[in-house]
Amino acid sequence: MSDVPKTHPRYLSLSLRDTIVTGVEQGITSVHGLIAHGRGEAFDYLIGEATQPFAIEAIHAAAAMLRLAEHPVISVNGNVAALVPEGLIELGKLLNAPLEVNIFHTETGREQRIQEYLLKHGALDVLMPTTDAQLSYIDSNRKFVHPEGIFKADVVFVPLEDGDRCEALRKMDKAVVTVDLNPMSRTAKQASITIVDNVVRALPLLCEEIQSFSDPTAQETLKKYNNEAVLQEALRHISRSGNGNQR
Ligand code: PTJ
Repeated sequence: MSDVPKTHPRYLSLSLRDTIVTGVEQGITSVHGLIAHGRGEAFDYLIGEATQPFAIEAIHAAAAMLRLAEHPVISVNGNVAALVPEGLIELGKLLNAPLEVNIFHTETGREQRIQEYLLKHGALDVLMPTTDAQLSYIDSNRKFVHPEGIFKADVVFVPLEDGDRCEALRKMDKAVVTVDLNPMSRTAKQASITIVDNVVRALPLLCEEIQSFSDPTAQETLKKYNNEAVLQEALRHISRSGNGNQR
């Protein structure tokens, strides 16, 4: 797949690029997804390419929220389908929650290809967007949802989102858990819980946390959780990171 040697100091980062490029070649990821990935890479570099304590705190709260949810749904776009198909499927199984394809950039057949890709990786059922149910407060393709999925959800897990739908979901009184490397993005600011980390690192940790979740005070954990403070901590970390600890 790649001609980057495993000994290259930036092998991991470069192999993720390969994964996203393959996603585009397979017609799963939008070509715009390459730009979104590049933006993510820049923020990942600044946070030190490692899961930081502010992300761990958000992951703990996210596990509580998803565990307590009555009807959680996992929203899948072209970037996460390429990067973490197994992680999304595992999360769905742990929560007994459906995956639902929901993409921003409309391209003929891409939604079906994402669905097939997830099924091929072991997903049991993947909901698709419909015209029967639509989100309010949003005009893009993201408004088309499934009546038994995002439309009905009380908590939506939406990694790598564009801000508009996050805002619409919040206005519709749904809680949103996101993963976004940019703590300044509209999504990061509007979500109920923002995990500022790379989705390839955060998703396995979230699955582990959900599996071993035994917080008898989950409601209290959630009440005490302050997303704004977590985002501020991420920003402080980034501003401290110019001190030579980057490669
Ligand atoms: O498949 P589609 O059509 O739904 O398109 C998906 C993308 C991601 C292209 C679309 O949602 C989009 O344009 O997103 P934005 O507005 O560019 O936002 C993506 C956010 O995800 C940015 O804040 C990036 O910093 C962040 N990001 C990129 N890669 C990662 C990431 N966050 C976590 N992990 C990553 N690997």
